[in-house]
Amino acid sequence: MALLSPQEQRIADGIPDWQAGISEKVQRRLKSWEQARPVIDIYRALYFTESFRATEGQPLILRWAKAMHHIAEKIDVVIGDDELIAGRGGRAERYGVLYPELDGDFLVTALHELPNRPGAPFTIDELDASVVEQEIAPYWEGKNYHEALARELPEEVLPYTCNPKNVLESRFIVNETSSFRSFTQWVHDYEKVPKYGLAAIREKAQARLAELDEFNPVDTLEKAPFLQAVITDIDAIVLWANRYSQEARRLARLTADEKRRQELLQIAEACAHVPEHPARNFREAVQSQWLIQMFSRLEQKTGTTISNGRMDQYFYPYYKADKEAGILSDEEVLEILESLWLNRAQYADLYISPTGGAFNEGYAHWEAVTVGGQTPQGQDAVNELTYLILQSKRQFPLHYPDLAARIHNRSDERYLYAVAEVIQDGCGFPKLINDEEVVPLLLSKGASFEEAFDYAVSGCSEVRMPNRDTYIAPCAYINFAAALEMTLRNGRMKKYGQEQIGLATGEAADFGSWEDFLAAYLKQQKNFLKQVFLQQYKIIQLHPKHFAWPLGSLLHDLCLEDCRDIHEAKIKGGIDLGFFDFIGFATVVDSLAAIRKLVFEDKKLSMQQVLQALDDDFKGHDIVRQYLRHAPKYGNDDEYADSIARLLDEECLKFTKEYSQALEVQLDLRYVPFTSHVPFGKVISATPNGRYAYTPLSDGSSASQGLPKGMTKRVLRRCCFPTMPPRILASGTGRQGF
Ligand code: 8X3
Repeated sequence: MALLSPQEQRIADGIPDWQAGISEKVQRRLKSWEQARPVIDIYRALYFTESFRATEGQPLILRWAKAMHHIAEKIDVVIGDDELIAGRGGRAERYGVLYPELDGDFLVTALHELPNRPGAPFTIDELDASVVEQEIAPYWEGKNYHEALARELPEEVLPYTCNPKNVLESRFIVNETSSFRSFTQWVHDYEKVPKYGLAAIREKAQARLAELDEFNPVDTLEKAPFLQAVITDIDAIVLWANRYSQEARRLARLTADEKRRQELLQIAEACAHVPEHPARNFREAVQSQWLIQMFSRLEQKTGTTISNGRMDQYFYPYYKADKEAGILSDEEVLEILESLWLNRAQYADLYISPTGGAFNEGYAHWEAVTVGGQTPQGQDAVNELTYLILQSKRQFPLHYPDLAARIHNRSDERYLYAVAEVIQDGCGFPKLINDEEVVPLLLSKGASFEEAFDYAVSGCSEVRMPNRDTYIAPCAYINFAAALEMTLRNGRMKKYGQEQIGLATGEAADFGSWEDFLAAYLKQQKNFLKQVFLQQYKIIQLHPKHFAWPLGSLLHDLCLEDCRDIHEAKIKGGIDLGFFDFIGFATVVDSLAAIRKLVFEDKKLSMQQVLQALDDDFKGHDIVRQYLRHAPKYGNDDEYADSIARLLDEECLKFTKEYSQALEVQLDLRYVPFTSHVPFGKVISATPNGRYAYTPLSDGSSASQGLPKGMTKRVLRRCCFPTMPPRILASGTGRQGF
C-alpha cells in the first residue's frame, strides 16, 4: 500500500481533516466553492474603460485615480452570507477580473479559450462576453501595453519573444513577463494605514498641493497631478469602504439571525471608519488592510498578486491591546484570519494571455504573508500572533494563499517546532526564508540595517523592503535550454522548423573539441542575455507611459516625498532591484556535462549518434540514452558537473555586472523555484541529459528530476546574486491549484 503524505491523504480521502479545527462559516464558504468555476467579472474593466474614455489627454496618474474613483462609485458591493471581512472585486463566490489596459488585444480570443483552458477554466456570462467584445476590447485596440510593446521591440528581439507574424503567440524562448502583469510581485507598507489612516496622507497631499508654485513647471505639470491623484485615489477607497458600510447595515436590517446581525453591524462600523481613520481594534485593522489589499488588486495586475507583508508585526499592537482589554479571544482571531485567507483565495489570478496562463497554471497565487524573523532593531520578532497565523494556515485546507516563515540563527525552538508542524502536514507551507542570507544581500544593495531586518517576503520567493524598493517592471524568464538546443542545431529549434532564430554557431557534428562546443554554447547564452537586456531597456522606457499606480505610490514614502509614480524609472533614494531567470539550469548543465564526458573525453558516443538519438526522441536509442543518463549530474556533489554550473552562472553574472548600468537597474540572476520549466519544456526537443522531448525542464536551481537510482546524493537549492555566495533562499513554493 502506498504511503501518503497527510496532504495526499486529504485529497485521497476527500474528507479533509481540517474540518475539526476550522470554523463552520469557513466550511460553508468552501463548500459553496466546490465544483464552482471562477467567473470572469467584467465590471472592473468596464468602469476603468468608461473612465479612460472620458479622461483622454490628462496626466496618466490622474486618469488612473479617476478611473479608480469611477470603479469605487459604480462597482457592486457584495457581502457574502458568511463573510466577516468585507471587500470584493467581483460578484461571484470565485472570480477573476480583467485588465484590458495591459493585454486587451487578447480579450476576444480569451473569451473563447478560457472556458476550456485546461487546469484553470473560467466561466463568462454571454451578455458580459458581448460587452467585452463590443465595448471594452475595441477601446483598447492599439492602445494596450502588449500591442505597444510588440511595436516597440527591436526586430532582432521579436523572434525570441513571439511569433513575429502573430505577436499573440509566445515562443517561450526569451519571455518578457511585463505583458501579462503590469507590476512585478510587491509589498505595500501596510502598517501605516491602520496606524495613521488614509486621511492623514490625504491631508499631507492637500497641504503639499497648496504650497506648490504654479509658475514652476515641475510643480504644475508633475507634482500637482500626482498630488491630485493621491487625493482622488484616497477619496475612491473611502467611498468604496463607505458603500460596504451601507451595504452591511442594509443586510443587518434584513437578517433574522441575531448573531449575523451583530457581525454585519461590526462590518458596517468598521468600514465607516477604516481605512480612512486609524483602526481602533484588531478587527478594524484587518478590515483596513484587506480593503487596501483588494483595492490594489483592482488598480493593478500585480505579478502573483500583491503580497501581505509582515502581518504578525503590524497587526500585533491591535491584537495585544484587544486581548488585554478582554474584548478579543484567540478563537475569534482564528476565525477572522481564516475569513481573510478565504477572501484572498476568492479572487482567482486570471491571466488572459496563453503565455501568462501557461506560467501561472491553476488558480493559485502567491500573496505571501510573512511571519517571524527579526524586528528592525535585530531582535527576534515572533509573538503570539505569529503562532495564531501559523495555526490558522495549518487548519486552512487550500494550498494557497501563501505563508512565508522567516528564520534566523536565534529563532527559538517553540517557533521552529510550530513551523515544522505546519510543514509536516504536507501542503508546501510555510516556505522558509533565511535572514542570514537575505539581510546581508539587502545590505550589499545599499539598505540600512533597520530596512534590511524589516524585509517582507514577496511573491513566491522574493523579498521587498516596502519603503525602499522601487523597481517594479516585471522581468524576463529565459529558456536557456533553447540556447543549448540552438548550439546543437546551429541556431534552430526543432519546434520552430528551419527558422534561423539564434546565432549560426556551426553544425554540432563539426565541433572538434569540448572547448569549441562550450564556446558555441556560451555564444548562444550571451546572445540570449543581449536579447533580454534589449527587451528590458524598451520595457523600462515604455512601462511608465502605460501604467500608473496611485495607491502603490501614496503608500511609498519615497514616491510621496518625490511626487512620483512608482513606475517611473528613477525614484530618489530607491533601490532598483530587478532580475532575470535562468530556467532549465540543471537540464543545460547536465547536457553539457554529458557531451563533454561521453563525446569529447571518453569518446563513448559520437556527436552524430547523440544528435540522431535526440532527433528520434531516443526511440530505438535506449543505450545512448542510458549512457547520457549516467553521465555526471549537477547538484549531486559532483565537481565535474558543478564546475560547468559555476561557469554558466559566472558568465551570466559577468554580463549583468557589465550591462546593468546601461539599464540603470541592478538586474540580478535568479533561479526561482517556479513553474516556468513546464511551459518552457514544451518547446524543447530531447536534450543530451536523457530528457525526452517536450517534457518539463529542471526546476529552479534544483538538480534534474528523476535521476537514475543511486545518482542523487545531495540537492542544493541555490539562488545566486552578484557579489554574494550561494545561498539557500526558499524551499517549497506550493504552486498548486485548488
Ligand atoms: C514569483 C515569481 O516572476 O512573479 O514570485 O517574481 S515572479
